[in-house]
Amino acid sequence: MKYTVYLFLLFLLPLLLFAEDGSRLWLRYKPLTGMQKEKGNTFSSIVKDERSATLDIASGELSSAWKELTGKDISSATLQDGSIVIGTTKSKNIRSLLTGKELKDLTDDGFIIRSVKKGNRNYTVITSAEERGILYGVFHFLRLVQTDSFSDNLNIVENPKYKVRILNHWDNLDRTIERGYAGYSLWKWDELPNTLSPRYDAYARANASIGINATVLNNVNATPEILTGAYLAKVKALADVFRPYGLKVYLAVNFSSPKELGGLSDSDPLNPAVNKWWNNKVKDIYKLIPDFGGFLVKANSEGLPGPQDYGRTHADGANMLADALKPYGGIVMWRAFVYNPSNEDRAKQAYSEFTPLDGQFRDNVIIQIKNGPVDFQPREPFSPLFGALRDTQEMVEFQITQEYLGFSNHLVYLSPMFKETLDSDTYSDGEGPTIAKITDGTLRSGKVTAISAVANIGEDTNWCGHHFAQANWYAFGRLAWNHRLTSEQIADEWIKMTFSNNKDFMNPVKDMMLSSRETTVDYMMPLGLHHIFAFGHHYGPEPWGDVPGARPDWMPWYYHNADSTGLGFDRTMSGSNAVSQYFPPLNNIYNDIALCPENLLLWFHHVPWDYRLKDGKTLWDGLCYKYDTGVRQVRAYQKLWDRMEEYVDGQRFREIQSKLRVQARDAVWWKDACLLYFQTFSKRPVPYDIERPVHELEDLKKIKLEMKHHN
Ligand code: BDP
Repeated sequence: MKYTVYLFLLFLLPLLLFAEDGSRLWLRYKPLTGMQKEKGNTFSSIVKDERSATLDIASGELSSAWKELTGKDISSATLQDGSIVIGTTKSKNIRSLLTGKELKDLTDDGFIIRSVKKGNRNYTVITSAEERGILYGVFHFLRLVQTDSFSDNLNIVENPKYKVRILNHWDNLDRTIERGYAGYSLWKWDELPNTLSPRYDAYARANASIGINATVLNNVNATPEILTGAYLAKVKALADVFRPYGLKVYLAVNFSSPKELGGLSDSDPLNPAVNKWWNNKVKDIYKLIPDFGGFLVKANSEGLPGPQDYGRTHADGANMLADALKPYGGIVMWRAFVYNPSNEDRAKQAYSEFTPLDGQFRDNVIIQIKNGPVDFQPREPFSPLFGALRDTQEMVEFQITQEYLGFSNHLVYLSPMFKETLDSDTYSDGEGPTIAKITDGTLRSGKVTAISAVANIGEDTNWCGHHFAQANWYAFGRLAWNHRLTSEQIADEWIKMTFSNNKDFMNPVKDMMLSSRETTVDYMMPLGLHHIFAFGHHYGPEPWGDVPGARPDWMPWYYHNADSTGLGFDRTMSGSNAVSQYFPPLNNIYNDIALCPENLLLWFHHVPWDYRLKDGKTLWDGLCYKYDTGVRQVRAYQKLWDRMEEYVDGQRFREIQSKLRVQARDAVWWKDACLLYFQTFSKRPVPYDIERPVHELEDLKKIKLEMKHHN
């Protein structure tokens, strides 16, 4: 027995410790070499004259990173040539090194990193008005080192674009995760509050490293149970771990909680007893968690309860909760993801419901709107609610977890997709009001600015299921901090930190990442097609899907409308008129088949099979070539990745290689399924230079994956 333990320690432990299993995310501090190492060696100590848990984390991160980077111990706190001086703008050291005027440039969690010369000594100063800003500054500084871009002449001022940069976990209390593809939930509810997994710290640290300062712990399809005393004690335990990392906890709440938990006769927002119940509940929460962030609410959506159950409006519901949270500085993120089985086009419903309520929400309510009008499809136009709500605060909800993008099997870098939304011009006030500018407070003077995304994080060793899916968590954080960064800059940073600085690796891998979203659109739903997924789990193709008795707006035919004349959803003025929800000139552009961007063609138009696309191909041929391009691109990624073997550790190389094989098989599955099915309507041949289908339609129709989920 002893001998085995000895053997384990001798051989296996070192292997486990240094295994490249992806658990370290982008926080790797590879030893510096050459010039970089020389530069690294000029740093000598870490100095702080304030005490706090956050500052300890910041200095701890710096000193352990420096050991790994240079082998040098810089933990001594003596002020000397080469010191890194960290502190808030109130710190004496900082005040002696920077002028008050310089410090005025900072807002919120922003930070300054500056090389300062005093006498014959050089210092590097990292400061912020908020403690967590120091942490962001430290991680930024380390990022510069990791990406080969640091110097002893730094002069950086960074302020975040959004105040609240928040992850939404769709984690259930039984630890399953709705639309989660990286294992069970990180939150071990049964062990909390007494046992704290080391991953809670690791999670908070990773978020701090990219500036994420908020997290909703539980699923928007919330159960009242989360608000029981027992669960709140568990939530408090997590909040206590996260606090020094600057990460605030929020909860998704079920609108019926007063009735379900409190035993009240209803949960009507205008019932004083209901108000009182919420006021007391909020008071209890703040007693446990003084910096609690607030509530996220999905109400009257997909069967969940809400104010409309009592004939009240979304504003009535949101305001009641907002009033309860107001004394403590909490906010309500009220979701606009609402639609009912009705005759109105699903894509129009959120706008129809929320625009009449504009101006009626409290100043601590912000409406959380999915990027597109339907539901996180591979490509949607932006939601027309952005810009349309003029006197109501609005925030974007993205989805990092790849519910509609191949789960954690497909390599899809989402930054280009996030940016497509943020950079969209809504034309709400003439030209220029992009969604970024509307939501970040540049154009609208809201008190709260926020941006959110549904997390892709689970218990898997590599956190996200696919090593490349880590890049999407990273990209969301970076864009929430600064939406002006390009997808290329973000990919560049991430690749260097996660894998390698070598140009022969970086450049091809970056190209692959940058094209991957478009590739996925091509093999899944090109030209504006949407929601032709398999019922329930949304993994594979099921354009033929038709579940008897199910809601039409959960059926693929509702969206693709394939028939003998053509394909696509007519949302023009003569169709559902969804185009009218956009400001001019967009309404006219989308309405006119000749002007409509081709990547949204079938979103807005029912297009004849022989319609000529811009390159002269017919719609049918064009569709075939798009699917084919998607497949060929994935094959190209496989070839590219295989050539990268020498730059990557064995484990990650093989795991990614194997995921790419799945992606290639799935791409062919998508292509064959969609083309063979749509061909039954188009009655046209697949162009002869395209690889022939390798499946039979009837066989594909039989595929039923065992994954449980509604709609
Ligand atoms: C859809 C998901 C569903 C979510 C819903 C939501 O399929 O699981 O509950 O969105 O965002 O995308 O509320």
